[in-house]
Amino acid sequence: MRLTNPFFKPLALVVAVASFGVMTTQAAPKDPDPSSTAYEGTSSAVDPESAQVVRTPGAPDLTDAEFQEAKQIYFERCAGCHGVLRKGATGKPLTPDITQERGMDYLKAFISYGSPAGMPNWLTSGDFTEDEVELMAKYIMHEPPQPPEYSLEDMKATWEVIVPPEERPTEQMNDLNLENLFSVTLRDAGQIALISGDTKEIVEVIDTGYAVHISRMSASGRYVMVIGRDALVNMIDLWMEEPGTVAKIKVGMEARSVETSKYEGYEDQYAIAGTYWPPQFVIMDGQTLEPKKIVGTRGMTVDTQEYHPEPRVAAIVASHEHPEFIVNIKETGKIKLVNYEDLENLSITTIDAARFLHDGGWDSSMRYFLTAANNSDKIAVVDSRDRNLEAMIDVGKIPHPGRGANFVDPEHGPVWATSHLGDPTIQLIGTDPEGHPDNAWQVVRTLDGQGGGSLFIKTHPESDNLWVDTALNPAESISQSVAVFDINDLEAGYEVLPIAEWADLGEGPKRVVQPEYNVEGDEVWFSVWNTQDKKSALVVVDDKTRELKKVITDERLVTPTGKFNVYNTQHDVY
Ligand code: DHE
Repeated sequence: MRLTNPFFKPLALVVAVASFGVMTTQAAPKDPDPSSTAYEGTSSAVDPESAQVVRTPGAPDLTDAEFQEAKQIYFERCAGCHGVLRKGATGKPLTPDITQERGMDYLKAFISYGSPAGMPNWLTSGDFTEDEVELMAKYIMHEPPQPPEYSLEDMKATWEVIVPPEERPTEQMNDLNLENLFSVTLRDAGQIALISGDTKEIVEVIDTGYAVHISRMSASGRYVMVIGRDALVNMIDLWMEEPGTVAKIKVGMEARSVETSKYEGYEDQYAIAGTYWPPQFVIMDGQTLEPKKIVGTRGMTVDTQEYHPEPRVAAIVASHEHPEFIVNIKETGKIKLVNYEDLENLSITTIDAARFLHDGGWDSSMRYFLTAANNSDKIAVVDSRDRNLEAMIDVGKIPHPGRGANFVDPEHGPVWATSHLGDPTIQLIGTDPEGHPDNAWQVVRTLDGQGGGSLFIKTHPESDNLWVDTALNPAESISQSVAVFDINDLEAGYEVLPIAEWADLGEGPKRVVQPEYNVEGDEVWFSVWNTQDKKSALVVVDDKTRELKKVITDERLVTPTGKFNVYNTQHDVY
């Protein structure tokens, strides 16, 4: 399958918030806030071939070949926003009851010119031909082709234990400083690189899933779990002489999240992976990845309480208060606290939050999970001890915290911060209901950053700096640099560091993405994310002096994005 990356197309062509309600057919769209529109459009990892075509009464007929072509385009270009089943995700629903009523002319105009709310102008941008616009207009008047489900048997057919637990080392067999190792996503290579934080050398490059997404550490810090967009989970043993994959499994067709059990007494016992398709999550054995329990996420939405057939699994974190995984269900807006004490009598607490749950992280006490409902412009706070919704906070436009940043605001006490895709602000939320009850779960401070298009924000308990990337901002000078605030003098504004310029890579979009600290908290690492055919790099900055410490380049560093320091990820330090 072709791997398309919308971030490297003109931003007007990509979409986060597609609208299907208001449009005048003549209007060429206003640019819908370019810094917020670049986020959802990556091509779906679901194989269009696997989805059964349904010819639908009332829709213009298509030949088999046309159906194939339209399916391919839909899965690559449209499914990220409108959902595989077109029931609506961050984009509006496109089911035949709606599309047939709108009619061909309306649909063609809508696809051609887009909408102010974020639908790309596929024709006028040159991305679609007139024929393709017509094809897609006809196609969406048919029932959405549904890809197959994915059962325990399907998972088991892909499951491989490459080194069984009894053949694994009983102690660390290499002399790596594991706490300061980084697992670095090499997105378009479908690999991760293990890089020493001490020497800055690549220790291993390991094959993983397609358009690999994140790494999470097991509670002991021994295993790295990596998930690809194709839902392949790799379990990497860091104790082996040469760290490598000891088990792997494909848990569905499209996925983004993986986590392991961290509650005392259950360390390294279970792993969990959530899928976008099919909409479900699976609990696996933490030593072998044997799939144990699959739970579907289809159900009613939190607000209108209507059935959603495709609620995707977004962020998952492991509770420190109970033997539970906390699972964000994106389209229904529900957060599931999945108790793994007794998998046969599974107990799940369902918390009503808000639609479009995406990413999030712990407050510094690790009792409260703060998570973005991104297209609802809210942060939901879960009390993992009492297992309920603690607060729902209105924030700026499309919050995107990653795991967020915890520090002590000199005036307001302990806070957790998020930046935003859709506006330039950084907002600080009070997280100390006992010490600072008046501030708890309030936005206590709003800072202006460089611009919208921020994906990740980071600090460290040992640091006085708050780092904010703006990787998706349409202005090169902004997407290629980062802002850094002094957390002891927040109102003094920010300093801009020209990270991509320091990397000196030559041509390409070179977006600077995701700050990540080393174990000591005295270095911060950035990816300079270029296209697959161009040079990328990691840039290491001295956190105290804010000066360049090291540029890591290597021909194996293809499209580096996320970086996960073993110790910080294992202990949820951020
Ligand atoms: Fe991510 C985390 C989903 C695009 C880099 N991303 C997450 C999480 C989810 C998610 C649900 C939280 C996982 C968790 O904590 O369990 N990401 C999605 C998408 O659906 C989306 C918008 C579009 C897509 O088609 O995939 C998307 N993500 C991207 C990118 O294009 C990024 C910038 C580059 C890349 O590697 O693909 C990207 N996402 C990341 C990173 C994290 C992440 C680096 C983890 C951040 C952290 O510090 O924990």
